[in-house]
Amino acid sequence: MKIGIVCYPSIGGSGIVASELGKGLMDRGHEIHFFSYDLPHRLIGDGRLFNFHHVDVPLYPVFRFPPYTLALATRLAEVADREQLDVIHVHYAIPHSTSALLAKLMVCHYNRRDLKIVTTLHGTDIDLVGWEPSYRTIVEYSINTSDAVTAVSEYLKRATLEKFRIEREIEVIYNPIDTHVFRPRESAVEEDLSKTILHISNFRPVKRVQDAVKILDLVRNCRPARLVFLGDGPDRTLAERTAQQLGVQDLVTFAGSAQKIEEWLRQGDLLLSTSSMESFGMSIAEAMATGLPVVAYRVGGIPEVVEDGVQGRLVNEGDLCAAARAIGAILSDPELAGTYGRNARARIESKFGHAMIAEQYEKLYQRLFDGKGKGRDGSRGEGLLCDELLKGAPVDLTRRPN
Ligand code: GMT
Repeated sequence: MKIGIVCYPSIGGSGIVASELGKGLMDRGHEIHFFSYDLPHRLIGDGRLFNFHHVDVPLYPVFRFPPYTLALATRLAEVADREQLDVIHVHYAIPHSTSALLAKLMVCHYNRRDLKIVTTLHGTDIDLVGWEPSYRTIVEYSINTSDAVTAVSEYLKRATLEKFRIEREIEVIYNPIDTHVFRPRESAVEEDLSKTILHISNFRPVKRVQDAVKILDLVRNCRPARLVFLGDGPDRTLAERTAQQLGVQDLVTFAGSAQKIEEWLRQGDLLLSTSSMESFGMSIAEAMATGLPVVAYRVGGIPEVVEDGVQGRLVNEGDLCAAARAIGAILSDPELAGTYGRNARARIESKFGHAMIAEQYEKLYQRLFDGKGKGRDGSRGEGLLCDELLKGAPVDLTRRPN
């Protein structure tokens, strides 16, 4: 198939998922076209043969806000037409699903061809940004007019159905992890008394990075440990300040946005997540593939990735003492740490391997064409034909149920 993939290029979960999925689909023989305003960072240096379509947003003095949504829609329609793309798969609803819908309408209007749109919901596009009153109605509409919609966890599916008036089925497909790149270290490293706790994030408030520093402060009272932050973002200064206030600055390293995150993971002893929300938790899953035990807050979709007491420990959000106790117990018991680490690797291999996830998406795309799915008309597959886009059930757009 010829598949267009739209994502944000920055270091963030949804861009990583889109890139990893694209690679998995290429390995299965599909022709992949990526669209973004920059080359997604996980594609930099990849040896596979993919097409990248840069979305150019010309600046003009009247634009206080350059219309990226329109530039993307135009690029999608033109490339879809020229390359005869079958499917456009957008990652993160805002504004990608709206741009894809506009592209579908253009292709339909000019060429009477049905371009299929798949939207994957990632988290903040639903429960944070997408829920802003300025965006809700268009996000809802773009989801309802996609040919297929997926969510990255059962939690996110439920949250979407609770918040929005959804007319389409939402299928849960978990995120793909490249288990060849993210693999355990081959040789045992020299036993170091001081253990390394890793924390990976974009330092946004939802990641509660200051909690990680406070947890390290509690852990080091009982055993030697250091904390390495990977990533960068707005709350980095808050984490630095907290480390200074607690006098642990020498035990905290800020490694920035490391390109080769897998190499850092292989040097760590445990992955700590202090997010108050994760619809999935991509960095947690990548650490698990590397064979690291995990300690995380029990929020969002994290319990679908990490099973408490099997691959690590889940504690209540903000319970710093419980998190420190769990870390202390794991780091002081090599046998327990080894068991959690092996279980973690096995869970990722059996549930989230990227070839397996690419196959699930492949089947979903196929269903849009071959009529074997649960579409309205079995003879032509799922999804909306272009004429049907205009027929919706009446809804009062000025009123919301909640
Ligand atoms: O929240 C982020 O840090 C970035 C965001 C994104 O879209 O790039 O991550 C969301 O999507 C990831 C991939 O599906 C998930 O692993 C993250 O859990 C999710 N973030 C939140 O739900 C807060």
